[in-house]
Amino acid sequence: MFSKAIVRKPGRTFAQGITTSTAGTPDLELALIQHQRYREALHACGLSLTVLEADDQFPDSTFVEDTAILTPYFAVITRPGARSREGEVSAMAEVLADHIHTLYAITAPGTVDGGDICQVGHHFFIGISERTNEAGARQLAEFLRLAGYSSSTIDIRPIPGLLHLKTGLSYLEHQTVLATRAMLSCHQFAGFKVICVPEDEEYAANCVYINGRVLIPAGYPNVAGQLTNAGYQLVPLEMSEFQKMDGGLSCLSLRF
Ligand code: CIR
Repeated sequence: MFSKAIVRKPGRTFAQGITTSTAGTPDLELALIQHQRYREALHACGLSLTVLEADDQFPDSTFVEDTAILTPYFAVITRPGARSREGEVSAMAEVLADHIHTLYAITAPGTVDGGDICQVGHHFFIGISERTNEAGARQLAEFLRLAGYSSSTIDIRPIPGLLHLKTGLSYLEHQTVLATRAMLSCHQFAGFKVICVPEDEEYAANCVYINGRVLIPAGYPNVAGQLTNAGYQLVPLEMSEFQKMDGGLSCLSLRF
């Protein structure tokens, strides 16, 4: 069960962030409305929120998930793989220090983006990507090992169009993994129930399970149908403006 989340509103420079999307420039007013709905959804899932004001110095800073990995015992401040995002972590370290006693940090030459880290019970999958490198993965694995967690890496670099591990994979508790076909062919999820995301709905591979509900991007009927049939209670959210900046549902919060 999660009880808290940290989010940061998108700022005036939001559209200057990193993106590979060809869907056009995001509309900040609409992004702010979508962000407000997202916050309301987290609240409805029982989370108390720390809402950070926008930081125009860092266009991608609304994607807070990439700045830290949280467990009940410690936080790991990341070292984001994109140069323009490196400076996001110091503000987050200050915020997290109010909530979590022990803070570790990924250091050079390691890089880690939180979007590459997927927790499955006491195990963590660490995606090796354009953002998270082997050195960063090793540092993180060691912090996790000290606290009794296991981890393993999944190299997502051969999968085209995948920014982070969780762009193509979500763990929905109940031993259930939601993943794109490409992700499923690159990694064996033996022992898991697998829900396969069809190619025309790949954006919906990034869902978030919170306290018995699943946040899902609105407009993906196949994935929504499969999850409903599997017994999940869904909370659909409009995500168009964040999608234009390569962001998904999980990236917009740190949950703990
Ligand atoms: C970036 O490229 O870093 C941002 N525009 C999007 C980050 C999305 N974060 C995530 O998937 N965890």
